[in-house]
Amino acid sequence: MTNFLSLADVADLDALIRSGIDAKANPFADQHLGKNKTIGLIFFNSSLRTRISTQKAAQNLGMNVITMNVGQDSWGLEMEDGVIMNSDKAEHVREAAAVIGRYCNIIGIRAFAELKDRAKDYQEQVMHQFARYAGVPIVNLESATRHPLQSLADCITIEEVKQSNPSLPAKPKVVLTWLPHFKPLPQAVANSFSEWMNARAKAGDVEFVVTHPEGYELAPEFVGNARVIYNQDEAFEGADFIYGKNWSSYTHYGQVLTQDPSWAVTMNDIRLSNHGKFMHCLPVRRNLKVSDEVLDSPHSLVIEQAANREWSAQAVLKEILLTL
Ligand code: AN0
Ligand code: CP
Repeated sequence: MTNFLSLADVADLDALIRSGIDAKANPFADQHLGKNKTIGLIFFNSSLRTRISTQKAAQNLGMNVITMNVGQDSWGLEMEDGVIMNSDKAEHVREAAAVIGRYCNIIGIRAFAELKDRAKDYQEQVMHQFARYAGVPIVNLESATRHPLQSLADCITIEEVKQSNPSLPAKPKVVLTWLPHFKPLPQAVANSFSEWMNARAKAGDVEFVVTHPEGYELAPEFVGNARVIYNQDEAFEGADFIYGKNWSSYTHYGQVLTQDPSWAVTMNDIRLSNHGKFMHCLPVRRNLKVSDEVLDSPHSLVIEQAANREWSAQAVLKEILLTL
C-alpha cells in the first residue's frame, strides 16, 4: 500500500481487518517497522479520536509523531494552482507538502468538505494536492468525501461482534440510518461506511440497507447496490447493527432539509430490530441523534468502535511501512 485514500487502495480487505484484530492482540509486535521513521498528522479540522488513535498506532509501531493544526500552528494554505496569492493564505500547498514530505516518511491529512461547492468537494483537491507534491505516502484522516480509517474500524468492530456471537446470522443485517441534526455535516462518514459495507456485502459477509428521508440520497458511487428504504421502521426490522450518522443533503448540496426528531434512535428502534447493536463514529449529540438510554445500554458499540480506531490505523500504517 502506498497511499491510503479510500477502499480502492486496499488490496485485501479481509487481510486488513485481520491485521487490525492481530494488532489489538499484540500491539507491539511490529515496533521495529517504524523505528527512526516519522509520521506528520496535519489537521485542517478538529479531532479527538483520529488524532489520538493514529498517534498511538504510530507509536505502537515505533514511529515518531508530529502533529500540526493548519492555520493555527502554521500558515493558512492555498490549494489552487496558478492564483495570485493575495488572500489570507500565506503559503501554497506545493511548498508546504514538499517541505513536510522532507521531514516525514508518511503524512496523514484531515480536510473536511466545505459543503459549498459539490464539484469542488468531490474532487478531493486537498488530498490530491498533498499526494502530488509531498513525495511520501498520504493517509486520509477524513477527507471531503470519505473517512476510510473509520470504516475499517467499523468493519473490525462488526467482525468482532460476529465472532463473539455465534447466534448472529452468517450475513448480519447492517442498516445505515440518517439521524437528525440542525447543522450541515459532511457525507464523508456515511459515504465511506456505505462503500466498505457494499464490499462486505459483495463478499457475502453482511446484508446492507440504507435508510434516510427523501432528499438525503448519497452519491450513486457510494450507495452502490445497497437497498435504500425510506421508511426507517421498515428498514430496522431484523437489523443486527444500526449505524447512525447525520449528513447534509448531497442533491441539495450542503443543505439541512429536515430535522424530523422521529429519525433519532431510541430504545423503540432497538426493539424493532433483532436486539441490534447501535454504532456511531462519534462525536455524537446525546438526545438529539440518539437517546441516553441507547448510548448507555449494552446495545451501544460506540466506545468499542472508537477503541478500534487505534487498530485500524495500526493495520494501515503497518501496510505502508512495509513498502518504505
Ligand atoms: C464530522 C463529520 O460528520 O464528518 C466528523 C465525524 C468523525 N462530525 C462533525 O463535524 C460533528
Ligand atoms: N470518529 C472520528 O473521526 O472522531 P474525531 O473527529 O474526533 O477524530
